[in-house]
Amino acid sequence: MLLRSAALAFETEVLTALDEITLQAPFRHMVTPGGFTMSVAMTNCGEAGWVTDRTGYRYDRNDPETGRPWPAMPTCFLDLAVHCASRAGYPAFRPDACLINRYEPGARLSLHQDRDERDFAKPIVSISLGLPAIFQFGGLKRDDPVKKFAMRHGDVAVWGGASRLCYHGVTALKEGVHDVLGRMRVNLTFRGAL
Ligand code: MD3
Ligand code: FE
Repeated sequence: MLLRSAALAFETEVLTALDEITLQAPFRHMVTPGGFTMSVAMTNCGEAGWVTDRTGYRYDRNDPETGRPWPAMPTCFLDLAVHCASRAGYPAFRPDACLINRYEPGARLSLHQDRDERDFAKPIVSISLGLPAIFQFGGLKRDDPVKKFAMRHGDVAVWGGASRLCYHGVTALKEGVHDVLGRMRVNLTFRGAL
């Protein structure tokens, strides 16, 4: 379910909380098991964070850069995710992890499934901030046809049920400057990981 502009009511609080998180756990370009450095820079907050390195993908309770727990999930993040999940028909959803992706022009995320979480019955809530992006949404097989959606500042998508394991990705971010975030896009994905 696509909830256009649903995050705008939380904008100021969420951007302030994001700055605090990235002071504790700065954005970094992680390396895939295949040895490629991701063009998207990532960090996390919550009880666990998604990480990749040469050994594989996993959720880790600690930031591998510091060995310390990830910053706690701010109340405004939780409120936003719970509010949007509820509107989409998941009133009991309580995320324990939030992966934060930062795209600069040219950065992209190739088609993949999110399958490192324990319980696929829980949805994923995705918040888009900053520059617009084209989101690709496919099927259960990598070569199924994809639909494209423009995701703009404040848009929210909730993925659950049959769509939870669908392939998805983000095409290379177009050059631009956003009024609030400047030359970047930030995506928050709230997950039940543990
Ligand atoms: C569809 N992030 O972090 S969020 C990711 O915009 C990721 O940064 C993208 O894919 C981004 O894993 C897209 C939207 C999203 C997240 C999970 C999904 C779409 C999904 C799970 C199933 C189907
Ligand atoms: Fe994903």
